Amino acid sequence: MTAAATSHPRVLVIHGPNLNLLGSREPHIYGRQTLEDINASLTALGLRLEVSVDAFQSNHEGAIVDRIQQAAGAYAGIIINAAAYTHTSVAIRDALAALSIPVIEVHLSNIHQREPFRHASLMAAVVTGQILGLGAAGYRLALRALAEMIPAPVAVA
Ligand code: CA2
Repeated sequence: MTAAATSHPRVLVIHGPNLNLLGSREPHIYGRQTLEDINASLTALGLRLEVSVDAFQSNHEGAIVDRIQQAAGAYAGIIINAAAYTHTSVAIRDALAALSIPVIEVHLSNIHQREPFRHASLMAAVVTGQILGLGAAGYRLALRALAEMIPAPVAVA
């Protein structure tokens, strides 16, 4: 008898512009963890949740749209912090709206406590849920939420 093989569902984490600078400046707003710290903690949590995590950061709107389009069929869920594009990008919103997998929008800061131009998220109406203002822990909570939503993989003999 052969052992049944299963592969873990995959989650894509998308980080928008300037998030590569995390840990270097504005720690009072964004915390002290670097993007590498956050990604490593998500990978470690993914092992426990039996979800494999890929992370992608770009400062370019079109590159983020391309990555979202490529995610269809390859990923079971997405976590996205579109950073400044949250407030401006119809293109990223439209790319997310075309997906049929759960998407969690994360922000390190509580955007509603900040400048008025940050209060509106163009993503809000097309994502499954939002987590705001909880710092890096927000990403881990988003991964836990996705792991609960994603159906268990079917074993293949
Ligand atoms: O709170 C969040 O996670 C934001 O998405 C962060 C964005 C901001 O434009 C959004 O309004 C809210 C900014 C990310 C830039 O991060 C930096 C980190 C360190 C130094 C400079 C920028």
